[in-house]
Amino acid sequence: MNLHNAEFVLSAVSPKQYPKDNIPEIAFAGRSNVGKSSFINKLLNRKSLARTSSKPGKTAQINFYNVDKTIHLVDLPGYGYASVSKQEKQKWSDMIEEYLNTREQLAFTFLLVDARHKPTANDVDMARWIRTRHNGLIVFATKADKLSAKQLDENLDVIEDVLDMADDDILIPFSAEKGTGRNDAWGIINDICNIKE
Ligand SMILES: Nc1nc2c(ncn2[C@@H]2O[C@H](COP(=O)(O)OP(=O)(O)O)[C@@H](O)[C@H]2O)c(=O)[nH]1
Ligand SMILES: [Mg+2]
Repeated sequence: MNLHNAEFVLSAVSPKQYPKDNIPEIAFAGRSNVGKSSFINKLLNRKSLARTSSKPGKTAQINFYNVDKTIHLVDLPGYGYASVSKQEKQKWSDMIEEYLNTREQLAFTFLLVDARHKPTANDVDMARWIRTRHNGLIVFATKADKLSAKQLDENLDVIEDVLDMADDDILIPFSAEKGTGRNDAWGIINDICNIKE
């Protein structure tokens, strides 16, 4: 992949709308506003292919991005936004669960948590869903640029603890501002999808 051809494919709310292509998918799950869209943009070196927002709770769809016709990056709806109705929250979690449970092309789901905060109960639930679908857990701690090295180290310990991460699980600090973790992320994606670098 040379990342020269990254494009938005479609937004879906149900399986019949998912792209028909049979290429591996890497999905991104995390709280609303955690930095999923920024993560995707950073991976692709694009400023605003995936729409980012300082207002949380705006993306109630599954957004698919095609990279060099080789993989899809999948931006899942952000959970845990307080100001939406209970019904709306249920709709979103059903949407995520349906995708995780039914999508054959799904190669792996990365969990994004905010490096500054203790993972929420929703994050713990999400980690459990991911473990049900995949072997192991790969977590990126976003917005790492907002912390000192010492604070970051301390917080990574808390994240490992709260998410009950095993020795084989992976936790990587990420910054969409500075590019921290970007190479690691691509290494993992290429490995998972069997792509030669
Ligand atoms: N400083 C910093 N801000 C970030 C980072 N990632 C995301 N943000 C900001 O956090 C907000 C939410 O990001 P967004 O990607 O839209 O989150 P999403 O809701 O999970 O897709 C935006 O204002 C981003 O600019 C990061 O690594 N560092
Ligand atoms: Mg987003």
